[in-house]
Amino acid sequence: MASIGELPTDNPALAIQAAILARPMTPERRLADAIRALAIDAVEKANSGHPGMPMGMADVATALWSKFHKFDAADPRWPDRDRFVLSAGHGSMLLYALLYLTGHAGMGMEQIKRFRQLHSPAAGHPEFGEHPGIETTTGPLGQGIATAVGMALAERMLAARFGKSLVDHRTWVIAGDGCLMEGISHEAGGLAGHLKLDKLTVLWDDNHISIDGDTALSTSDDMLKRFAAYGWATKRVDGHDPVQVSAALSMAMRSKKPTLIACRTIIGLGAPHKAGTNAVHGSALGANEAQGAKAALGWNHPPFEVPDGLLEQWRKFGARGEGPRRAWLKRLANHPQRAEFERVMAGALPASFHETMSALRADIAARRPKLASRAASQRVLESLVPAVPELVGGSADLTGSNLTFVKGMGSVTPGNFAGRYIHYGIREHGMAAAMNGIAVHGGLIPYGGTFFVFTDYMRPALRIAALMRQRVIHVLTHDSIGLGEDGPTHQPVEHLASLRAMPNIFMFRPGDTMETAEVWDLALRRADGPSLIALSRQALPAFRTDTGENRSARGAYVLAEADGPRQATVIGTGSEVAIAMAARDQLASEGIKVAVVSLPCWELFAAQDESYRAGVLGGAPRIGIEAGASFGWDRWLGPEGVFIGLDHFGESAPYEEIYKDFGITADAVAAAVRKKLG
Ligand SMILES: Cc1ncc(C[n+]2csc(CCOP(=O)(O)OP(=O)(O)O)c2C)c(N)n1
Ligand SMILES: [Mg+2]
Repeated sequence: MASIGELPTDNPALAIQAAILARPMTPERRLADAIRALAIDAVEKANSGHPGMPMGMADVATALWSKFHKFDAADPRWPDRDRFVLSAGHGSMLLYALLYLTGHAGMGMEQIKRFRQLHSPAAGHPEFGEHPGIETTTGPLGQGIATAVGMALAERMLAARFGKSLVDHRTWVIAGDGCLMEGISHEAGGLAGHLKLDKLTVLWDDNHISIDGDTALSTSDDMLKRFAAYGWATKRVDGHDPVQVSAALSMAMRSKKPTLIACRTIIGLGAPHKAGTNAVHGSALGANEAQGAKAALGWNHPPFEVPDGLLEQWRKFGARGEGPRRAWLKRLANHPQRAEFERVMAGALPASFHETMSALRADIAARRPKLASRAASQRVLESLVPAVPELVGGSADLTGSNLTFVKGMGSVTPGNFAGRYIHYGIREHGMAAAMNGIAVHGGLIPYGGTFFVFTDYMRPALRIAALMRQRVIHVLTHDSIGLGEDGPTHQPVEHLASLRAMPNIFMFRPGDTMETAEVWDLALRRADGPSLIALSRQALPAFRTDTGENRSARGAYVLAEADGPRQATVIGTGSEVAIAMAARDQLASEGIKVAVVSLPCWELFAAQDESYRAGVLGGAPRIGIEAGASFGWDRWLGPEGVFIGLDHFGESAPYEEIYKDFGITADAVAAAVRKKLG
């Protein structure tokens, strides 16, 4: 067994490789060799990348893309195409080679030659948005398979709405040992098995190798039994035998369960010395080994050249879907739900959306409800759910706490996908990744709930959502020490700061029912990134009754101007805005003139022009209040500002007592203002 960095000396895989390569040459083998050669050449040229996985899985990918995968290279965004997810994203050259060979525009030989170079769509790992044939960003192992569960679920849910004639496609995944070792694969596997997502197929690159060496170094899981226990169909095949692979794919097409196919492969098949070892996982083969691999494969063509006849065959596979796509377009043209289907797939909100929001805001203004913002969120959903049919909700087993369910949604259950509410189970990471899959699939807008503190369990998937600019909405209740008795394990402290640090996330923290409606409005209208809404467990007074512009849209605004020239500005978010208002009253009775600024979204405020921000923040001393860590607040408070919050963990107690004990009170704000002025 080779260890890190060593060249293999005694390599038992080579004898198996010799036997595989000694099999009679077939057209399938040659088609697969084109993938191998491109992977070798691109990685060699970049002198960086992962040749082993594409070389090992080339035969499996060829079987899939030549006969089973439904796609049309002429329109890679055709809504009823099958989705292909390369969960083992380090093997990105496999995907780029397939896109090139099948004739996808935008992935020509120039792009393949610029593998891993600046602004190339053939990036180190597949990046959503770099090429329309890349269905999702992968690379962080395990994300792809969990995202694919969301795609497969979206397909079933849309099929239940629009019927089989418009929505009838499969989700194919190639996953490696790494993907299946990651914990998220358990959440994804369990959810898919439970829901009977029968059109999901995972092809596991069972090559017994990861970076450190033989997978026996770190795992002895029986993967097939594991997935069988989740309710999956399983099958083991020789991944270099196209007949076996095709038979297993046919079986998957008929299966009433999701299917895992263990494809036993030799990583780096062809490499004369390094095949079957970790030496071929993640670096260029080197000139000699590359040459030797091509010789072993019998590939006699110059680098980056695929002989015409072979390319022609591949291009035919790329056009296989043309007929089905044209037939589908006809069905769409005559479909009674055509307009609605096109609207949801385009991600456009219903025409009535703005009216719904105005009516809701008028109602909130009239009632001035004193609600926990989590309850305010539910009130908002009661209006939005009937008005926005593509909105689908769920929670990671905290429905009654997150208040994410509203009457009439109906639950998604195994085999029945007509409902709009997904019981994700206690699978926060799997939920967030599945939501990403639902979003990139298109046609649905997912929201999902958990406790704010457990964003730690979802963070890798949140990051992918941000990177992919996807409209996913996270309902994150119990957003501070204000949750009280459950104590420090459940009380977020650093979470606002850490999520505000992540690019392209909108981290919302509304302070009353009106603001909650406003941030939901913004989250739904934000088509190019995730929105996280932090919501309180405890009840909050209404401070907004105006129904005009969405004031949260600017991120921060002057909620209450000082009665005269400002002597101080108190800036609060969420549940602390009310405390800031109480301090303002207290100080007013002493003749001290204080403005209160509500700051529900830092990112939106940061995006305003300088003069707006300066006007809101004012020139007077600033006091910030938020039941969270101070990290980052100097941005708004300046070097002279005072922050009232907590830079330590919380406590288990009734929340009023915790606030008092930690000095997060109107008295403390008033004292800080007096001190500044004194
Ligand atoms: C979450 C995560 N952890 C670690 C890595 C770094 N990494 C990339 S590939 C890899 C090994 C993967 O092994 P396997 O899936 O078997 O791939 P193979 O070597 O067979 O191509 C690791 C640890 C990663 N990309 N993502
Ligand atoms: Mg492996």
